Amino acid sequence: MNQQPIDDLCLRLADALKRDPRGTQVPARLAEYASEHDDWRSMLHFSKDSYTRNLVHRCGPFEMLLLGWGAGHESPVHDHSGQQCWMAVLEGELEEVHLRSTPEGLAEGRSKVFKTGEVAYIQDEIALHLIRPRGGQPAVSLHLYAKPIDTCMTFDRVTGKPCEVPLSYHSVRGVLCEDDPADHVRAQFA
Ligand code: 2CO
Ligand code: FE2
Repeated sequence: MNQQPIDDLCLRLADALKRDPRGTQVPARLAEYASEHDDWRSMLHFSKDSYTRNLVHRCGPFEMLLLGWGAGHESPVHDHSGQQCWMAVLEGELEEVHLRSTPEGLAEGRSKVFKTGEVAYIQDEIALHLIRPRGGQPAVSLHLYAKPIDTCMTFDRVTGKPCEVPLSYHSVRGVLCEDDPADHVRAQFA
């Protein structure tokens, strides 16, 4: 069976992260994939309710997800559980707002728009962030978390109050998770 480009990307990223856990090569690999391929479409689902987290690959060192953003959707303000996160825009435009938690609440930092093919990077020492699609259009992004994250902290926009939340998958390898996403992960990646 022919390897799909997105699976080939995962193999290359696993190799790159093994050689260099800081992931120096990761942005270039993601940008190259974003500009040349669209096999990701078969593993993407949208929801009218919120952005979706669609699992592509999960292994010890990392997980790769496709996020589907409908017009008007917005992530909560959140951290990344001490892990590294790269985000490549596959379609549309996404705005990333940096924030930090202060005793008085959340303080907004810089806001930046990422266009198709561009790659963002975040980890907790840089900032908290929120993500939302721009221009009243949907958007799609490809996320690499090294290592995988199963929970993160979200922060109330008004009070700044933190809350630990579980992160779940909307689908795994294109198959919708109607029950417990962990069962699908075990079935696909055991
Ligand atoms: N970190 C969020 C999530 O995994 C998406 S925002 O981009 O990092 O749901
Ligand atoms: Fe994030």
